[in-house]
Amino acid sequence: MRRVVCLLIPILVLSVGCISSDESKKLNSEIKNSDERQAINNQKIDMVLIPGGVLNMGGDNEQADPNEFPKHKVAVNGFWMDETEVTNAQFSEFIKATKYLTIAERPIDWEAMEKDLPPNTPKPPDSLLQPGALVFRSTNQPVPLNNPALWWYWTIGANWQHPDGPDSGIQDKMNHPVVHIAWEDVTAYAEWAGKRLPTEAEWEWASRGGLEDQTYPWGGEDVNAGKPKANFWQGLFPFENNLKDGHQTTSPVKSFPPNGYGLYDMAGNVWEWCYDWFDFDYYKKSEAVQANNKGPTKAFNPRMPYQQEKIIRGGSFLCNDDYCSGYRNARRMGSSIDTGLSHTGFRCVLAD
Ligand SMILES: [Ca+2]
Ligand SMILES: [Ca+2]
Repeated sequence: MRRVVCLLIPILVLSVGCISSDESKKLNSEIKNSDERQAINNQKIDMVLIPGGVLNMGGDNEQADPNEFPKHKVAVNGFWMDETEVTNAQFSEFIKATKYLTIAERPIDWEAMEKDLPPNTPKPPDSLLQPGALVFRSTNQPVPLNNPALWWYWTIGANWQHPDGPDSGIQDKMNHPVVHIAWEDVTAYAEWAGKRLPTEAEWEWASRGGLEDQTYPWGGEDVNAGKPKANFWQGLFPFENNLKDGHQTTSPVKSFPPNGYGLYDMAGNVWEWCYDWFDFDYYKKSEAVQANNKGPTKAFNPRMPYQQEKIIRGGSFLCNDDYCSGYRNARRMGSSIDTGLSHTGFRCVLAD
């Protein structure tokens, strides 16, 4: 046996040595391609293939905001999409590999922040200008819904590892969506993962799950009817949450049934960052109907004129019909690109 092996070794060496340089290049290229194929296949673990098609984009019912009209058609190529929101476990892998520091963990640059605020906004005391994020707190009585400052609290020490403030942790939330991540943070994650953020049109196309002109990812049944279909707010926001769905804040991903494409939590749990700038009037513009468009070239929101906002989609554990109805397929909101919030996360896509 040993002798056979000894005899074979020189033959193998000779054989390899006899491959022409063209053949060698071909072999190397096949190995490389096979490595690349394997890498791409690994990326697609936990992703689902969304077929291409023509999306009828925009509001479906009387809850729609004026910025959801006019409804218009957009062709979208097929793509792969993460089947769930990116979890704390997944985000931890990114941080472990890159030592990346999220915006909520970095010292605050007042000069940069000032540009997103109305002119002559006074500088807050240095004791407040410390790394942190906005954390949701329930109110202790019913309040008017036009003043988010009543339920969002600037919380020093809140970040993705401490979602409710410095004394909180994520040890028991590793399968929950990561939160308190700004747009720059999620694009850094996407680049590391070899993926990208979905465009707004891709997100809505995926959310509809193969159904046409339906209000929700699951179809037309009212969000409040039957068994809970998503993690949202039941009761009087932001005062009373009767927890019919079992979750006060984020829930583990896959806690509710997927849509027709196999995507979980497209409605509710956390809002999801998209690639596009938020332009309130974008649907009225001719470029909105271009196939595979990547949205406007800059942000425009008459309600928040000084903020640079990107699109967020899908609503969160804070949405109900009285407040934002964010769980509707067509609901669009803007969020300041440099702000981390308790209710905003993301998922990635990959070209087919
Ligand atoms: Ca809930
Ligand atoms: Ca979601």
